[in-house]
Amino acid sequence: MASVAPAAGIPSLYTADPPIWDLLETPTSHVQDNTVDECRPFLSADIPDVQYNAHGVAHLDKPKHAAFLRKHLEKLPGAYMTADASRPWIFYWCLNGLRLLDQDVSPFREKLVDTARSMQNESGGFGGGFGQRSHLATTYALVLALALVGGDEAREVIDRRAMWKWLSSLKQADGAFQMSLDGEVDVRGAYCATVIVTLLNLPMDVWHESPAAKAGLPDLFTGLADYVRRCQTYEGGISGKPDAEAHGAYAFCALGCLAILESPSQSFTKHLDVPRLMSWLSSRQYAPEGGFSGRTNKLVDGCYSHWVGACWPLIEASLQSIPVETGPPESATSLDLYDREGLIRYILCCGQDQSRRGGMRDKPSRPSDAYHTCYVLSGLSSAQHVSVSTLMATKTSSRQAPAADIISQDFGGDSGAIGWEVFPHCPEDQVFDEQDRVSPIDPVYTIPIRERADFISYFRAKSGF
Ligand code: FPP
Ligand code: K
Repeated sequence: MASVAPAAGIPSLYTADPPIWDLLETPTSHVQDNTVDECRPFLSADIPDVQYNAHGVAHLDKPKHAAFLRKHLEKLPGAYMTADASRPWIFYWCLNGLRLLDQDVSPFREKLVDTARSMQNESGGFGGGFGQRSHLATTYALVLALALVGGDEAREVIDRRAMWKWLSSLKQADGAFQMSLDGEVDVRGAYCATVIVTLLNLPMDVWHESPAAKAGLPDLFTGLADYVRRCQTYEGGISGKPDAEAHGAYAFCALGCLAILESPSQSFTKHLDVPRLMSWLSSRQYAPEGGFSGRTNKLVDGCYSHWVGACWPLIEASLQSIPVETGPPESATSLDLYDREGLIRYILCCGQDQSRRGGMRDKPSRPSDAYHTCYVLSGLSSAQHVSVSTLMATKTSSRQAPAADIISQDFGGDSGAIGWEVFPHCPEDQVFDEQDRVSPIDPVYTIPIRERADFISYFRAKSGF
């Protein structure tokens, strides 16, 4: 590999050869070396026509990325036909990205409401399109998209009673969730279900006619934490299902689920080997690239800025316990468990398509798309902010409480205090300019804090369906 002299203001960690370099040559090591070579000029502020700041970090081209996302909310060309079952995802990726860029998305409300109605099934949940069977992933994405456009009309699209019956039917005897009726069971289901149940303030009890009720499961969250525990692997990371390979996207789903079930300071230590998990998560960040990989011996990819990046505020919350009496804090300090500077450099220097096309990407050799634009911007948000779990201040363990009370007790009150307080992270050696900061995101619900709070308050004010 050729070494490039670091430009002024750029630490050599982000431009020199890797500090740790495995000398065994394999096809895997070759693609890794090629990736370093591919990223190096971008990290060295060496790309013509790109505007860099004094730290050698590219500016975030907010207007261009917003235009890229808006385009994906219009009629898409024929090549997108294979993504037909993922339309709710496209809505979520684009709307979330636009909100992170502080764009008004309410003009999309009416069209989204119409489209969402056509995707909802009477038997509960949302499919990928009209006539498609309900799936937990598309339901999760569509519920978040409705939260993003906001407004009562969008909220009232959701048939909560049918949703609750359907979720009950997906509940397995071991506590886990199927992604669809007769579909696969994995940790995405655990995460999507806990998000949907708590966002929509659904009853905890399982519908009496569901197989889970017949198997004697008292509530929708029974056995979930234990299922997640079984997904932690020998590496310390978390896999999609027990006895599979640890992967960053599943690690996020696992931690997000546990963080909803109970405050991270309780649930993580109870159900996971946290030091091993931290060791595996730390191994996801590479130098010189600065970005994260999803699994051992694989390459950095901008989307893991979210999947792995959002694990860090949850881990931080599990290590910092705020006394219940203190109430929501006014500021927060980061434990700095990963290298925020490295991630921000990767995102802004390697993750942006700087051509007229715009959008964010996996790595410089990959084309930008809506998925990466959403998750790279989400990762940027968590790298630019510090989160504090307010559950720690408002929530005590209440697994024994009667089902109906779990929601009002754990997630109750009108303060919108569920979840997270998020503060700007402003270190002395901040490498990005203020103009390049994006909106604060909720590290568990993966939508901006305000939209999450508004959506939850609306459903908490309802009693019954
Ligand atoms: C590997 O892809 C990717 C996976 C095994 C997991 C994909 C899962 C998600 C993106 C998240 C799902 C989350 C929800 C909330 C439904 P790869 O082999 O192409 O990539 P890699 O080489 O980086 O591992
Ligand atoms: K990949």
